[in-house]
Amino acid sequence: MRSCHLLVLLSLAAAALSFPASTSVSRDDENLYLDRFYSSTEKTGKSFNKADMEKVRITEMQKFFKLNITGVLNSETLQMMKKPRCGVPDVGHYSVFGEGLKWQTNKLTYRIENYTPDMSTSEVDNAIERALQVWEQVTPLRFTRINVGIADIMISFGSRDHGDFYPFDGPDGTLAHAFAPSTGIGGDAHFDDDESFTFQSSNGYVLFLVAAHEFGHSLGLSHSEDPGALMYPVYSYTDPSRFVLPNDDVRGIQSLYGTKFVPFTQHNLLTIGC
Ligand SMILES: [Ca+2]
Ligand SMILES: [Ca+2]
Ligand SMILES: [Zn+2]
Ligand SMILES: [Zn+2]
Repeated sequence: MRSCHLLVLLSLAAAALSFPASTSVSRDDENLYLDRFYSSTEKTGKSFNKADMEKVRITEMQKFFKLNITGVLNSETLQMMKKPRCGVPDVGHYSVFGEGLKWQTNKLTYRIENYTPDMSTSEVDNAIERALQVWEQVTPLRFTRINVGIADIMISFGSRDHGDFYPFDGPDGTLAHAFAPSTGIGGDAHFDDDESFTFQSSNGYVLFLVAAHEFGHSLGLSHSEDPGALMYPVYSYTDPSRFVLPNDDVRGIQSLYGTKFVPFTQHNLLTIGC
């Protein structure tokens, strides 16, 4: 796991503007996908021509998703490109602060700036609170909600151009994105309101699952290649009432913040004594 940051992806902003909502993937869409999620090799490929560069990036993507490595856009790769996913890149030097970026305090604030019309406000509040608890339960991190002013983690719903350099793309495709720990936009999580979010249905995207993933980025985690991990970039439905944070994610977050602090109480002493 590596820390990531979206801020240096300014050059991708224009490309992201035209990412279409259709379920078919055209040649332009394929290049946009590679631009958005596999851009790291651009900086190192000084003598590569366009075709070589495409091959390198397709290979990187195939490696990440553990597909057959062919360097060409076969149907398996195209299928993967169509899956709904997080807007944060999978590989690349997207952190201006280097790896291991994390908050320097365990006490963080969050604020829900607006709501999606897809769910009741109490359902949104609950989904967000539980998504933060996923990380709180395995680390010393503590989240406090505020309703006015600037929180560390500002949470909002928006569609298309929503005030940063990373416009959303309409229904499906990118579901949300979040920024690595830092001041200002750092830590903030944005959800694409052209999606249909749901509390727990397998119809639509479960806000709790999308938010728990995004808050992983808000805390400094990058994408995992483990298909069973919460930090895998592609969305998959799990019954939220049965969700347990997978080991890969527990290891990742604890490598940044340590394990949960357990007070040394009389009960602990007795347990140890036994
Ligand atoms: Ca922030
Ligand atoms: Ca979308
Ligand atoms: Zn992500
Ligand atoms: Zn955004």
